Amino acid sequence: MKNQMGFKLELILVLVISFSLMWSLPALASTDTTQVKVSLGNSAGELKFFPNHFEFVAGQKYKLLLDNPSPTKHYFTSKDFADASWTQKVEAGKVEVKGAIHELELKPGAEAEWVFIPLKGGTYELHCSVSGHSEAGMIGDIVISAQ
Ligand SMILES: [Cu+2]
Repeated sequence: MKNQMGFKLELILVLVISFSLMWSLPALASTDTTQVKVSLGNSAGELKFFPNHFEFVAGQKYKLLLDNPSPTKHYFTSKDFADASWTQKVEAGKVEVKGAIHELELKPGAEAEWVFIPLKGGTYELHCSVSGHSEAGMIGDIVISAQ
């Protein structure tokens, strides 16, 4: 008799736990991906990032939409930021690249998407690796703040 009671109690506990899990699921599903756009240069050929300052919150998911509207190729290089983040994927055209990345090169007219979760707080430098571009002002910074 005692054993049966214990079993019933266990069953109730399991039900309560599964119900509370079900309640927390919509909360998990609503953690949206924040989209952020960045242009590498512009059609006038200015050597800048638009914008050149980024603020991300650690633990949140972001999709960085990169494009290059300029007549020359550019890089989005921020090794330390990439090291401080978890990259889910980089998508460009029909190709999806998974795993760590440090640098993205965009040819004129190119577009790419970088999906990542910043993890480690700090301020990280961003630059374009094309010779002379960072000297001309193609630099920026990326701030990851704690949750
Ligand atoms: Cu450049």
